[in-house]
Amino acid sequence: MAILKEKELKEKTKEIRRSIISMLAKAGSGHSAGALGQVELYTILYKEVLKHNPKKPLDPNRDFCIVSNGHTCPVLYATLADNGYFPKKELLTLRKLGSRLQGHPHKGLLPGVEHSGGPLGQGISFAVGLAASLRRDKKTNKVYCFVGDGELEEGQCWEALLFAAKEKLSNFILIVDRNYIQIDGSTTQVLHLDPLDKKCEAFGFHTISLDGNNPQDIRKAYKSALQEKKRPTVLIARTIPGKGVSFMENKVEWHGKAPTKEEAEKALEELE
Ligand SMILES: Cc1ncc(C[n+]2csc(CCOP(=O)(O)OP(=O)(O)O)c2C)c(N)n1
Ligand SMILES: [Mg+2]
Repeated sequence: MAILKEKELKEKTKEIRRSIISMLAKAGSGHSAGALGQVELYTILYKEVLKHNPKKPLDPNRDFCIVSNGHTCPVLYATLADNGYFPKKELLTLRKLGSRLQGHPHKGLLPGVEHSGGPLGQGISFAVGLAASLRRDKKTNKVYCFVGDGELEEGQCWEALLFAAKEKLSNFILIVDRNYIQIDGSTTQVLHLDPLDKKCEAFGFHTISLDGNNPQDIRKAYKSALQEKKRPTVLIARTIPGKGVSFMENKVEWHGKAPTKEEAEKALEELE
């Protein structure tokens, strides 16, 4: 897959962020901060790394992207639409009754959605199971899984990590959205995870810490994950929640809030 030029990537990430703002504003509810923070990680994954075919979403040779932090699905939806999985105008049906774009991803409704997410901690277990079954079938598909840092407080996540390391699932690549916020405060105050890198290393993971909004860092990290042949990889991606919108950045209150019409207009101006 081709590497996007710097300017092209910048434009693309702005466009995806504009879609996220517009869909959330139209829905009148949803999760803004985490979705906006992960845009570079998703854009580079889908444009440059993931083996996928929007015209054949169930291609048996595809790589899988599992969104365990399902509440941040506006970034998944905007990315899927941008890649041609469904028409972009459908993004504005987010969270409407009967829409294929539910507030948490629903597998089987929308092409490109590989897992029904929402209950935190489950997606990561599903992803590890999927990686294990692909390994047993001697398949080379990769499984990428996004997980939130607040989500990592769920004990179930660590059971999944133990199993992935024990099975040496080098086809499993976990991406931690390390944005230091969760529903009710900063992760540091609620239940801190640090030193997260040392914990992941001790669990047997190839561990990479990176700036999750920096394209060069992201590309290097994905490349290193693909070169690792013995262990699962975790990318601890430091992201800025609400990235791109000045009044949302690093503000816990935007974890689960959608912009009003006026706020959306302001945000869209900043993302021009
Ligand atoms: C099992 C479970 N418990 C609680 C929730 C409610 N919930 C949704 S998002 C969230 C916070 C998760 O924090 P994080 O993963 O860091 O997401 P971020 O705030 O960064 O988007 C919580 C507690 C849930 N979806 N599932
Ligand atoms: Mg978080």
